[in-house]
Amino acid sequence: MSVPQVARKIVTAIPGPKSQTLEEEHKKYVSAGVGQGMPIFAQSASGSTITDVDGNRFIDLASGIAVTGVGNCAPEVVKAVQDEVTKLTHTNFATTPYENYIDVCKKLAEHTPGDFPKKSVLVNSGAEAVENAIKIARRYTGRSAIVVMENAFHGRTNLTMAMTTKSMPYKQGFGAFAPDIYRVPFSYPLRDAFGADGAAAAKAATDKIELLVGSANVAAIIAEPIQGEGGFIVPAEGFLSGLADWAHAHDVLYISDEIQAGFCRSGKWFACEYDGVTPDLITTAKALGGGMPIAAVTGRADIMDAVQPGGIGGTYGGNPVSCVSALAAVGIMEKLDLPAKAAHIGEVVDGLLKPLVGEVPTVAEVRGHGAMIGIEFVKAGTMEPNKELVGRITKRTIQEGLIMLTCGINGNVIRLLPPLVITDDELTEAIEVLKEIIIEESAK
Ligand code: PLZ
Repeated sequence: MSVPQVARKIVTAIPGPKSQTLEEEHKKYVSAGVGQGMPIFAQSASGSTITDVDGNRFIDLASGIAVTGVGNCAPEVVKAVQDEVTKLTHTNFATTPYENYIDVCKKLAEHTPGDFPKKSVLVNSGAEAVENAIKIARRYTGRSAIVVMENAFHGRTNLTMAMTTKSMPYKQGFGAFAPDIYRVPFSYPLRDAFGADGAAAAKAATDKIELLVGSANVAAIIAEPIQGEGGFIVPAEGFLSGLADWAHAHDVLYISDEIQAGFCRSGKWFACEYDGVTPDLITTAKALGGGMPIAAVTGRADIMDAVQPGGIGGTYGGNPVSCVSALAAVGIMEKLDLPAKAAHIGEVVDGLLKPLVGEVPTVAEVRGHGAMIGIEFVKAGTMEPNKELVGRITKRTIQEGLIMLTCGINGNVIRLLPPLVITDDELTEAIEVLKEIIIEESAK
């Protein structure tokens, strides 16, 4: 490896001895059904680096799956959490309300697209936000059919499993699944017949809805503005707006699932803004909490108010400690203009990685918006997905000090989700390491 270690510091073999010992305990006590990620165990993290139990320091290109956008253990977040736990740990908002919950809803109303009165409900996880958005859409429209996209990921609960495309590992053996979910093709410019013609891709999708479901039966269309788990797929311009326009012409609600792409990651506050879409409902989680668990459904006030009191909520939703964490995180996003920072990250990474397309025959595409970047790998000279190569690359990147994730319906995409506070030096070091490994492994 020719790239010197500056932000990274690898002092043992990976995994180190303490991680190896913990791995034995992990195998013994943690369900095998819980995904097995990196072979190392985290001890502490700060900004854009994570240090493991053996003292190895890694550059974080995952942000805990797009959560720590404001950085790991952001000082403002830590302070807010420390202060709040001495005041309130939990009351349950529907039992004894508190101000921070309302403040988070105000911030959601302020930053989500749409110049109209908005309201929110706070919950604990992305899947729970999606479930609630569907409940609200059904209650408001009095209809039951839900249209989802091919390659979508919406969560692991029963309803969201049904909405998710990929069987293995998310659905295998977990049926029966919730009914009245219909799947239509998502725009995938690299691979679909429509390429850059998003309007044509939207027309094909909405024609299919008319044919299979009938617009009068559809409560909502839900789409990720950039597909996350499905492969960091950026739809062609005109696709999302085509879906939303069709929805609005047929009294169907349009829901943007911004759980992975939202809150500055894409270079805008919300990724649906790239196609000029104003969703009726928007689901958020991950980056919103700055590292603490919180999620939300935000939408037009009249839609959000269609639900009978007590119809949505839960014991922990909008826990006060998570609320102050979210407020601190959103404060950092505003103060540091993190949408602009994410756009800058995208430019730096594109400058370093885009030349690989054409130079390295296994790199089919480098795509994304802002700091949500995917690299799709194929077998040289074909369009066949190359999961095996991605496996070899990620085996080496961890050895060289990068925390990095993959994705894609075929497992052949490397995804980059660095904390948005990453410095140019840290980012360049990480991407140079990745680039060298891609070139070497692709040549084998
Ligand atoms: N909607 C768009 O990306 C979560 C899941 C990883 P939860 N994505 C990461 C895994 O293996 O479970 C996600 C998402 C989109 C919904 C969800 C679900 O969010 O907070 O994991 O429930």
